[in-house]
Amino acid sequence: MKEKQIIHVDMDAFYASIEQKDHPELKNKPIAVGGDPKRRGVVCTASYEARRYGVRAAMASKKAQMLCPNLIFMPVRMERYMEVSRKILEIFEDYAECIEPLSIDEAFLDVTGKDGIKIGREIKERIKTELGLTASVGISQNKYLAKLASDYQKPNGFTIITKEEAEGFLLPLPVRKLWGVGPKTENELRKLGIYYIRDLVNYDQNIIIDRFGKKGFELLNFAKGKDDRAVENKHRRKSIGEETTFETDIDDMNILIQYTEDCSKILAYRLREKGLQARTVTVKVKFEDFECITRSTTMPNFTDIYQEIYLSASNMIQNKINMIKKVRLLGIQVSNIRYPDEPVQLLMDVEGLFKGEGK
Ligand code: DCP
Ligand code: MG
Repeated sequence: MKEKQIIHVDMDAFYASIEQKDHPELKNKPIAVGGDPKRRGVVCTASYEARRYGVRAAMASKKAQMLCPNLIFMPVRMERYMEVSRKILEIFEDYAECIEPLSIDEAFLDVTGKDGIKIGREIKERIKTELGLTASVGISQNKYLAKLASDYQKPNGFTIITKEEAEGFLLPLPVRKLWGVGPKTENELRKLGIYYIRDLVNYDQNIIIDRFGKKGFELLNFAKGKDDRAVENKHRRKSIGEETTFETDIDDMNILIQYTEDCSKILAYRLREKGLQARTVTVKVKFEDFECITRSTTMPNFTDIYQEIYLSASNMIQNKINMIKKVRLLGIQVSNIRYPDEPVQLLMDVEGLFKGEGK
């Protein structure tokens, strides 16, 4: 079987880093995001500066303040964190078809068959330049090892665990680092004298399986760096787009229309490749003076046919945008995407298309 290439990305001190980015005066300061200590609040996360004092997620804010008297508390702005999370996913979309978000700030990407290291570096770099945040990236042959890798040199880490390195990496780690081992299992393992993964691997496997059942099997597999779980493609992208900043600003409509046709072909191909169809076409035009205009059209039905996308897009360019200035950038995007496992009828009902037709 072909060896898999899995990337795990986990943002560093996610909520706190966003607050530091949005409020530059908080940079390099110990901050906690969460509830006010006066109101029995709890810390959701803390900046790495605050962690040095022992401030941790899920800690009572009051205790956090005692540990770090200069700690600055910021209220939770969930909407903002979700917005950033979506932007990160959009970056991932450029590199992987198969994306499994695990939480608001972490995801697995299956990049088997591609240059995982190059992709990992690019993702990290783009998160930095486009969002002003740092991520820790782990790359390996399965989910478990990729996640261990991203955790290894946090924050701002970049760790690759090769097949050859896996054993050396795992053996010295405490059993807590095994997937699914929380305080309870850790305690039970300790009762058997098992503190490190090395201890587990050397233990009588029958006893482990007797004692922990199915979970015992899993633990032993993880301890040996084995994990055959697939990255589950749970992420549903909302749009697919193509855009270009031209080398020189363009005022020739023929060129713009030709580009629109080429883009439509690419978008239709990308939809079909994934078995998707879309209903909304959006055109984005940035003029020479950087003024930016977008126009959208929702088509009567879902499509993956290039002529239909092209018709909508070219119609908007010719009739709905006043092309009096030279064009610097042109982008075409399709959105309102239907996935193959979504029933057609249901969606149409929701859209009210059949209203009044006696259905
Ligand atoms: N979170 C929360 N409550 C918790 C744990 C986490 O509200 N008990 C939120 C805040 C975190 C975000 O989820 O910013 C992501 O969780 P992580 O465990 O990835 O922690 P961080 O990203 O904050 O830090 P790290 O650099 O350790 O990943
Ligand atoms: Mg994180």
